[in-house]
Amino acid sequence: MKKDHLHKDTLVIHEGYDDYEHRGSLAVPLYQTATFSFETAEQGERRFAGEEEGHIYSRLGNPTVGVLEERMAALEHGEAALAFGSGMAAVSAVLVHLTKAGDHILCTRGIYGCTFGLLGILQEKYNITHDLIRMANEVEIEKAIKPETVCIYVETPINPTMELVDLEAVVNVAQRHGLRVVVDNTFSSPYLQNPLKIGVDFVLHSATKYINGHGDVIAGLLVGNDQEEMATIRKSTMKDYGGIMSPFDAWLLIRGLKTLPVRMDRHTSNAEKLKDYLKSQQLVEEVYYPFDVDNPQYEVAKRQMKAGGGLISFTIKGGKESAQLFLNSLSLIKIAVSLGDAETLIQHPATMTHSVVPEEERLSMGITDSLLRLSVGLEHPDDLIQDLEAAFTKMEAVLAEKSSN
Ligand code: LCS
Repeated sequence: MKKDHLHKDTLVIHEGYDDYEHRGSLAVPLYQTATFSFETAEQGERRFAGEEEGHIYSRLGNPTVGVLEERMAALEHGEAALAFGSGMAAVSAVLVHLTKAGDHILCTRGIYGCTFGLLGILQEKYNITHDLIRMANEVEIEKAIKPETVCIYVETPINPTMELVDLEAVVNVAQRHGLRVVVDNTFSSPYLQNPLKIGVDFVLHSATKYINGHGDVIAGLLVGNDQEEMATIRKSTMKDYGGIMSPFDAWLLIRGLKTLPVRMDRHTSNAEKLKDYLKSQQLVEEVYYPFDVDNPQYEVAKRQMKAGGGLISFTIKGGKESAQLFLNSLSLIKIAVSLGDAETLIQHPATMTHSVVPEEERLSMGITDSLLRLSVGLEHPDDLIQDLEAAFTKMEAVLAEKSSN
C-alpha cells in the first residue's frame, strides 16, 4: 500500500512495507540472497520475459532493497527510485543513461571531486564534454548551452563551498531548451529539499551520508519522476554496469532512514549554533551557511530548502598551514572526509575531497587553501564549541610564539 500522503516523519518509518505480508515482522526482513528460485521452468521464462511480477536475481531487484527504493521515491516526491552500491554509481548510471558520445553536460562550477573525475573519464573516453559554470541566473545558464548539450547537472548546496543554485532558474532554462536536469541532493537529504517538486528530472544521493546517518555504509540512490524511464535504467545502466546495493546495506539504510527527520533537525540546530560561534571568531574570515542573514543567497535558501542542514564551510586566516594546524588542534571533532554522521567531522577540501581537481579549477570553484568543511554531528553543541574554542586558543598560542621568534 502506498502511504505517500503521509508526513515525511511517518513515511521514513512506514512507506513501502506491510508487516502482514511478512508474517508480522515489524522490522523489514533481510533477504540476504543472490538469487530466487522459480516454481517451474515456465515461471522462470515468464519472469525473464517480464510477463510475471517477481524476483529473479538480486542485481535486478531484491525485496529488502525494494522497500528502501519505494520509501525514497515517496520521500523525494518521485515515481521510482533505484539503489546503488555508492553515490558515485548513482551519478555514473544517470549520466551514462542521459548521454551518448559527443554530447555536452552543463555543470555547476563546484561539484564533488569524484564527480569531477567521472566527467574527465567521460570526456577522455567518449568525447562527452562539459562546462562548469556558476549558474547565477537564467541568462548565464542560457548562454552556456551548446547544440550538443543534453543535460544540466547541479549540486546545491555545492560540496564544499555551500554555494546555492536557484533550481527554479535552472528548470526554467532546461524546459525552454528541452534539457534534462539532475540534482545531487546529498547535502540536504530529502527532508530539507525536494528538487523533483520544482520540476527537476532526477535527484540522486550519496546515501552514505544523511540517509544512512551512521557512517557504516557506502551507498547511493537515484529517484526519478518517470516510472518507465526508471525501469529502463534498471534494465540497462544499472543491471549491466552492475553497481547495485547489497541487501544488507539496504537493511542498514532502512534502519538509519527511520530517524532522518529527527537527526536533520538536530544537525541543523547544532549547525546554527556552531555557525554563530564561528562568525564571532577572530581567526575565521568567512562562514558559509545557507540559512544565515548575512548570506547573499539567503532568499534562494528559504525558497528551496526547509532549513540549512548540518554542513558549514569557513575560511581560516593563514592559508593551508593554519588550516592544518587548526585540524590538528581539535580532539572531539574528527579529521575525516564523508559527512552526515552522528560524529562531527572536519576536512580540508583542497588536500582531501577536492585534491583531484587541478589547482586553477579548484580555486575557480572557490576551494582555497584556507577553506574547511565542518559536518556538524549530533553531539551536545556546547561540547563541540568547547572543542573549537580549545583549538582556536592553541592556534593563537602557536601564532603568537611564531611572531615573537
Ligand atoms: N555527491 C556528493 C555531493 C558527495 O559529497 C559524494 C561523496 C558523492 C556524491 C559520492 O558518494 P559516495 O560514492 O562516496 O557514496 N562525498 C564525500 C565527501 O565529501 N567526503 O567523502 C566522500
